[in-house]
Amino acid sequence: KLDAFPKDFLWGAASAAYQIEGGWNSDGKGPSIWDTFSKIPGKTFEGTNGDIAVDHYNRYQEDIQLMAKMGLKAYRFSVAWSRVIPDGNGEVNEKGLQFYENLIDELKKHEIEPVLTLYHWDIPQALQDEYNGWESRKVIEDFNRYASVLFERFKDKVKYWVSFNEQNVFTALGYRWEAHPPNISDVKRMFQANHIINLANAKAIQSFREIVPKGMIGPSFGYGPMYSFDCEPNNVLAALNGEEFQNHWWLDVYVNGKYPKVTWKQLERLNVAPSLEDGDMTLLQSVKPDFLGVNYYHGGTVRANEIEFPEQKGNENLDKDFVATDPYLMQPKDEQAQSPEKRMFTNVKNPHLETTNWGWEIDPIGIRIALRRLQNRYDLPMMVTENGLGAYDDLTEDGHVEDDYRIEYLKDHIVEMQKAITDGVDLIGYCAWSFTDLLSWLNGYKKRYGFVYIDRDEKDEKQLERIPKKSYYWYKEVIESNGEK
Ligand code: BGP
Repeated sequence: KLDAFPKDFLWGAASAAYQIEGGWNSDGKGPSIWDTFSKIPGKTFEGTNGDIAVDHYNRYQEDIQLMAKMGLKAYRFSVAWSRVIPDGNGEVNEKGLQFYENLIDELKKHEIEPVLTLYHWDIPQALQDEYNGWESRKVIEDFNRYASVLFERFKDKVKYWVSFNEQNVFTALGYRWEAHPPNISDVKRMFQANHIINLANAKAIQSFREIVPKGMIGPSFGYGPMYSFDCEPNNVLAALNGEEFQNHWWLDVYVNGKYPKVTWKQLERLNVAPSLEDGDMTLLQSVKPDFLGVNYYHGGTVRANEIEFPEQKGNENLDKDFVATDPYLMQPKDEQAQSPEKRMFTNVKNPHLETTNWGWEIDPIGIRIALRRLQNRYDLPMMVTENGLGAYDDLTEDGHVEDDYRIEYLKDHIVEMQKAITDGVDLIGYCAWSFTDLLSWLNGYKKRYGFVYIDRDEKDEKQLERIPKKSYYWYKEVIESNGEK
């Protein structure tokens, strides 16, 4: 028999500012790098952007009503830095802060626990222009100030804080694959920016300890467990390399303040390891998160490079445009230092797993494997801060969405989470991605994840009617029964 979910388990849903808010220049908000990037022709799917998104900025009350009716226990959202400090390091914009205060108050009124993400990919454009954003050490203090403004304002209202969302993903897509802002393709710069983000994370956690002593803070890491293609020892070794290069490279720093040795050595050989300054490692070692946020969609399967395998079945079905936007499926563009992992492993398709319309593997057991590995290695409480299915949802003639495929996907993952808890994993919550449909960074509005459908009427782009899907009513029962449904 499986153990029950803990009685105060945080059944939640997640979102991010740029993907839902809209109001991109309302009430004094400054532009972020996403406001700029999404206007570059050809960079986003069909030129979609978040100018209006789902207009949550103006409709948060209606959205929270729906959350309350569903019985949601937690809601993860992010704050747009440039709403609070429009140019990144100047005046604080009270109206921007007030928006988040209203949102938090409204959540609390309905007994929904806010989970606040400080950074979900939208650094103010002004800081990018002034000093290249995350590439300059100046950002450490500016991020710390921004974070501290939020800590001070919300210290008595918000207990759970996420520092950085998927640092592994936004650095790779932004500094290596030119698929996100700042639209750069340079591995050395990617590792350097990543190091500076680690320092910014540590510095902000130091402030958090002083300002919010009773709160809990951690990263939301995009974790995919690495599998070996088979039991050939070279391939098993490749999977070990992959796990270190794709996962431990970040997590070891967050938790232990150390870069993993094997990957470090490999990067040094290729002259792409970050440059350290005096005091950097001391700063990284001075803090530790209170919990790990885990964003789980799928893992990765690898083999060693030297061995030739026949073409993996299934790849031919993938729509190339979509594949090109997925960090986990991308193949290195050029062979040299741009691909430091080249000698360590190569990604292959897992022949045992089905994929979504966008080529993402569907692997519920992977969430149990992920949680087990992370529990063993880092021994911290964990919260699943994202997990969900992107699909083309259609309205039926009478205006419903019968998303049984999403219910099945979520249910399978929840069952595996319960098994992980039974195994001994300390899991405190689950935030499905996402509450309403929202903007998929590179796949526009057609890739839908929500429990609530957003009717995007082409003729009236502000209409945006909210329609709960079948999965909304199903999740309501899951929450009511504390996961037994
Ligand atoms: C994660 C991001 C989310 C969300 C999700 C789905 O990496 O943290 O913001 O976008 O992936 O991704 P996509 O929209 O590409 O399908």
